[in-house]
Amino acid sequence: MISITRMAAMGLVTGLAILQADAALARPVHPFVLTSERMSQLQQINSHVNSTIREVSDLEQYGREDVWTLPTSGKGDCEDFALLKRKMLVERGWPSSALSITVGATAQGEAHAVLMVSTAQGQYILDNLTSSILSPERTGHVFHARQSGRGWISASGERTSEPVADLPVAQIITRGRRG
Ligand SMILES: [Ca+2]
Repeated sequence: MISITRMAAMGLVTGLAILQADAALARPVHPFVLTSERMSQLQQINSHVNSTIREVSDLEQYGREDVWTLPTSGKGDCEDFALLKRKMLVERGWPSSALSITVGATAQGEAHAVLMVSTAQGQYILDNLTSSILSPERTGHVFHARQSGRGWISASGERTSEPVADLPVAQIITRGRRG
């Protein structure tokens, strides 16, 4: 899962109010029409990745936290599931602008990452914790920030240039914590 260190590096822990996903967080730039065929693709890819990738922590697999990468070993954690789902959807013709890695916390307070799909019909979450495609509100999670290009945009509109993936954790730590 995404670690508190990573969240801190993104400016998302200290002093940031927990906000439910809302239009400001999730508004699509170019609304993408969600047909029944595309909804089926979301369901198939979410279920396929959830059932074929084994969930293990980055600490167990790599000996360190926060390795954001495609789960090519067949194992990964929440953000790695989301990265693979995004890749598979892009390969099937989905615009990357509609597919954002989104970070927040579960109802139990665990840091979590999912793939948010922004469409003309609203936002949907592809989550390694469920095979159901749910609206953000129905997941029970709170969302703090979503991917915006190579960086992040928080629920309050702040932007950071923290890369979304493939950044060694040591580089994050040396940037220091906010607050
Ligand atoms: Ca990972």
